[in-house]
Amino acid sequence: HQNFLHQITHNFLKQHDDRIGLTLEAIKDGFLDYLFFNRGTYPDQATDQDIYQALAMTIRDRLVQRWLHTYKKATMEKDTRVVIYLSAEYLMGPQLGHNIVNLGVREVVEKAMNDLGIDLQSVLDAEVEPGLANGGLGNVAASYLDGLSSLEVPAIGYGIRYEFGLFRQSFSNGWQIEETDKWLQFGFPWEIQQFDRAVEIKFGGSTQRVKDESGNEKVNWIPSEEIKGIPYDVFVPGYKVNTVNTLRLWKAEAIDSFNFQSFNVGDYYGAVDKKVSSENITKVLYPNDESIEGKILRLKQQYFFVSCALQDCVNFFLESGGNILDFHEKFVVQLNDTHPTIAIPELMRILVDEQGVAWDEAWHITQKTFGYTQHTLLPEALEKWPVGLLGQILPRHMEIIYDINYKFLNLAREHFPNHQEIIRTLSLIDETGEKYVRMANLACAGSFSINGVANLQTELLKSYTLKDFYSIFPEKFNNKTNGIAPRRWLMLINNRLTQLLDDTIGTGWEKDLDQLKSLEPFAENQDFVNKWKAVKKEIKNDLAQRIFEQQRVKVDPNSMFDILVKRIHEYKRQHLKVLHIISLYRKIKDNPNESYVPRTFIFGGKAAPGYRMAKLIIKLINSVAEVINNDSSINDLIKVVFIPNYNVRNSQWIYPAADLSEQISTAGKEASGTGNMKFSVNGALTVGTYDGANIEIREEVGSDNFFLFGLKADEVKSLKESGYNPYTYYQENESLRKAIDMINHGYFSPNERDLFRPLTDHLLYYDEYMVMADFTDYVRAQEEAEQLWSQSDAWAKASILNTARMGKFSSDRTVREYLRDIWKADAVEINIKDTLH
Ligand code: GLG
Repeated sequence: HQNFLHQITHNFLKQHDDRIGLTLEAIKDGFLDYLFFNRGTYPDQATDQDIYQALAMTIRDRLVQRWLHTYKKATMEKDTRVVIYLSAEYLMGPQLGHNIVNLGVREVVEKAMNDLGIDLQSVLDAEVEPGLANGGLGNVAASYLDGLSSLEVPAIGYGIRYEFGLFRQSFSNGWQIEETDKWLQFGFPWEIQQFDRAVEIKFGGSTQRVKDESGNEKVNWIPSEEIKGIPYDVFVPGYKVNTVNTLRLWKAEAIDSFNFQSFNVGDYYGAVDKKVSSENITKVLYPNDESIEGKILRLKQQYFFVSCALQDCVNFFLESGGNILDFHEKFVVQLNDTHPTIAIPELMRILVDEQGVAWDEAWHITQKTFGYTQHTLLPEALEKWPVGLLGQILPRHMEIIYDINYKFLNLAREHFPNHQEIIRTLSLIDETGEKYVRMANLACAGSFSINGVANLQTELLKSYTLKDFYSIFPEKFNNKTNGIAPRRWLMLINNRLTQLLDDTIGTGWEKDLDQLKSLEPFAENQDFVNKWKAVKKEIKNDLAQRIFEQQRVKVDPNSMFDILVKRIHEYKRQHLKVLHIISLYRKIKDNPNESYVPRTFIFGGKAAPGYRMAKLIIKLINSVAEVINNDSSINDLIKVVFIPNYNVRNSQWIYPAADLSEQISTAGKEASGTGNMKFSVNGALTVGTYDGANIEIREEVGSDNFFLFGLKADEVKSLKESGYNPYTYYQENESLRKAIDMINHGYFSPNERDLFRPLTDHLLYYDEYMVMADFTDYVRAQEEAEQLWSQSDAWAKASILNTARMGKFSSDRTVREYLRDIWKADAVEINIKDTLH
């Protein structure tokens, strides 16, 4: 009967090429069909949301069959190796445009919409993007899934279906206001709920040692709470291939029977209350970037999605006839930072307690399964959980962690006999005060590969952060410099440039970004240089228009667009940029008759809601903008704009429009950065420190096409060690002093003179991130940029060379390296003409 049904489906699909085909007529029909039967409306009466939803469903139809084939014929096959990516965050960005690009139907869809009198861009604008990430860490997760699909490698990303994503940011009187991001309120057309693959997750309670039938000791975990994880599959299509991988996001739901029975009959409110509290687990994304929040709910989130993921893998492996002892042959599981590290003891628990595998064998499998990516150099971002808390939520895991630690420290003592101090730093448990579990240590001990995300960071991990692990396991360490997906970050967001590239060097670069190299000779071709400038001008016009519509600020598209967008954080030094702007403003006011380069400074980025200094920096930027933009004496020479609610959607207008990209973190603090890559590939020149991937970008694009400034990581370190006194820079540099004085005298906060004192005091007397020390050299680099800007052809040439030489930073290159060195999984070509069974 089953085979019969499959045959019917197959025939149905064959006959309905119109339903799933990529022709103009098929897409138009599909769209009208959805508009009428699904949205209940006509084209002339449809709202933007109707049109978006109908087109989304039409495109989604084209993904289903590909996805099903990838899932059934590759992922679930017992002998193909599958890459499992575990990440608490995915920066997916708007899906419609991306999926259209990856299906290779942009022109057809544009035409289909045009024929119906609809502008495709306005349809794309109606999409609410999933807010499932804070920043860069989620971006690489999404980019690598895209890369895996494009390289036709079977993969599953696992994560959390946060009901409320990262907060929406607005400004009130210059201060950041956070609002709930209800990204799911109109529904999310790109997912399929999979009730039948739900799993159960336990929390709390206690453990019990019992004997099994054959008399062996075994541990039972008796939880105090159980909930259900429901998977929602999101399609991840590769570029112009049939592979559509799965991003499986989990939602927490109460197990009704469990709750209702444990409550008094008739206590309906109580039961519902319990339901609400268990569902809280996947309600909201923690808005912290680069700092940890030691909250119970966060730990529950981490365990929840990780346990769902591993149970899911074990289930479908066993269903397909796999042998549990081969788990690590079938799957390689990458931990995206430490957030999913509890997967290590969880896999041990599943193997030992549920599958009856002996400890040593289970540990062997576990260590062969996991790879760990480390994304940070900030000590405050290294996760640790109080032993008491972890033991209360996950009693069995705490025992397992202690057992792992016991064996691991024995091994460590062989390497470091009589080095009690080193053993203490290696221990999975921090015992210096209150006891904590160090998640990075657990990740290092339990995985076969440890990688940083840019050369400098990997070297710093080896020599400082994870130094002792490096001496025990040198073979585990490797570097994987980050990359970005060229489909999204060039093709999709920069259609104008894409056209020019296609016309000049042909297509093919989207899948092999190194081909952009063939653009280099055109940097000497005046005709091409003119075209390049014209395209840039149009893009800047678009952004200027959006800024005007949104904020009523007029910016000059001929001015230099100097852009700093990323999370607001002291180490990223938005305040260094502000000091530069103020000093320039001061200079213009003091010497109005000199000539200046007109500049537009554009900011974007969110501050963690509890991070007061970052929020004060936002207020300062907005206050400076208010004064400068309304000062008629400077003749509109400079403008300052802070674009609210920076997210993928807004960023799509920003990256392509940049002339100058600001990458100004304190050296040795930014692990890699990926915004730096997005700018440069779109032709921006960078003013940047010798930090993260900036170093490698500069190496590629050439030092002439990159404005380097500031202390290097080792200089930062030695200056700090020799006793850093920021106040001397204030005394010695007049323009810096004037800028700080203006802030302190209330020039930007006339009603509250001391408003910014916490910030300026910090800079003058503490300055952890060496803003003061780098100021002079930063201004020098800015002046260098202005000089080049004044020769517009030379600037355009440098801009062309930036794009031409960014091939290395395609995420396809990074994914290939992960595949070669860590994942060792092969491509599986998906043929959708095959039957499924
Ligand atoms: C981290 C780092 C970034 C890095 C990103 C992706 O701070 O420097 O580019 O991961 O590896 N928390 C982050 O965004």
